[in-house]
Amino acid sequence: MQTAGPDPISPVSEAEQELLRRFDARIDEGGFIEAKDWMPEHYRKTLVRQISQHAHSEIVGMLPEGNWITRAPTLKRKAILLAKVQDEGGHGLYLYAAAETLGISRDELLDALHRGQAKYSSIFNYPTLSWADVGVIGWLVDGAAIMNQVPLCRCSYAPYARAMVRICREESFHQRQGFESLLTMMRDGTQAQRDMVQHAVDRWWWPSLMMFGPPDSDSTHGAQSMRWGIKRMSNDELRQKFVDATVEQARVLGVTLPDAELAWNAERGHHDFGAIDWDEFRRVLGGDGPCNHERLAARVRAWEDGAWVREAAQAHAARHAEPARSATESAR
Ligand code: FAQ
Repeated sequence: MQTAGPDPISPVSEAEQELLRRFDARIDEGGFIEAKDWMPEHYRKTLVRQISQHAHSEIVGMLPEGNWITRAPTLKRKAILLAKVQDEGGHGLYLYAAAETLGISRDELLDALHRGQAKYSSIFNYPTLSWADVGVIGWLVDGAAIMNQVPLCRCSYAPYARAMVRICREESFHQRQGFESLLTMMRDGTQAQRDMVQHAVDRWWWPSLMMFGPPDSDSTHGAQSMRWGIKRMSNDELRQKFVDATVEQARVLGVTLPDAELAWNAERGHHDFGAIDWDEFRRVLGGDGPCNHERLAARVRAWEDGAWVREAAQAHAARHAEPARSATESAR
C-alpha cells in the first residue's frame, strides 16, 4: 500500500497541535468522530470523497436494474425490484445527508457528478442484457457491496457509520432476493433460463471483483484511511473474503464461476483466484466502459427534468415561511 503522506493542512498553532493530538488519541482508542468535533482537513476531505462517491454509486446504481422494472416476469418480481430500486435511492439520500454534515452541499456534490468530475462505482457502467442480470446484480453486486459495507458500520466518522447500519440491513435483503431469483431459475427453469443465468454470471463475476478497488499495492488512499479507521479492512482483504464466501453459494446455485484458476488453497486457508484485468478497470474509471456515457446522460436528464419539482418545492416552502415571518415582524 502506498503511504498517503503527511496531512496537507499541518497544524500550525499549539492549540491546533493539541486538537490533533486529541483527535489521534480518539482514533487510536477506536472512538468515533461526530460532525461537530474538530477534525484534520485531510480527514474531512477523504470522507467527503468516499461518502459522495458512495452516494453517487447508489443513485447511478438504480439505472441498470431500473431498466428491467417494466419487463419483470411476474407481479411478485416486479414488486421486489421496485422496492429494491427505491431502497437504492434512499441509500443515496442518507449518504448525501452524511456528506452534508462535513460542510459540503448536495448541489455541489451533484454538480460534480453531472459535470463528470465525480466517481461512482465502476460496476454500474456495465449493461443489464437479460432478466438474469437482475438476479446476478442482487447476488454478486449487492453481495460485494455488503462485504465492503459491513466494516463501514464501524467507520470512525459516526454519521457515516450510522447511515451504513441501516443501509446494510437493506442490502442484505437485496442480496437474498437476487440469490433466490437465480435459484428459482436454476432449479425450476428451462435449460434456456439456466444458460441465461450462467451467461450473466460470466459477465458480472470479474467486474464484481473490481468493485473492491485496486490491489492494496496500488491503493492511493487505503493506508491513510485504515490509519484513521475510515476503512477497517483493505481492498484485497475484502475481495478475498468475498471470493471465499461466494464459491459455496455458486455451488448451491449450480453455476460455474468463470475462473479456471479458482481453487482452494489449504495452506492459505483461502481460495486462490485468477488475475483481474486492471486495464479494463482503469478504462471504465477513465470513462470508457460499456455504459459510462449512457449512465451519466440519464442522471443529467433526470436532474434537468426534475427542475420544476425543485422550483415548486422552494415556492411552497417560501409561501409557508411568509406568514410565520409576517407574524414575527408584526409582534415586534
Ligand atoms: N469504482 O485508493 P483507493 C453498491 C477509485 S454501492 C470506481 O483504493 P479508496 C450498492 C477510488 O475512488 C458501491 N472508482 O480508494 C448497490 C480512488 O479514486 P480517487 C459503492 C473506484 O476510497 C448495489 C482510486 O480508485 N460502494 O454497490 C473503485 O480507499 C446494487 C484509488 O482507489 C462504496 O462506494 C471502483 N470500484 O477505496 C447499488 C463503498 N475502486 O477518489 C445499486 C464505500 C476504487 O482518488 C445496486 N467506498 N476506485 O479519484 C469504499 O469502501 C472505498 O471508497 C473503495 C475504494 C473500497 C471503493
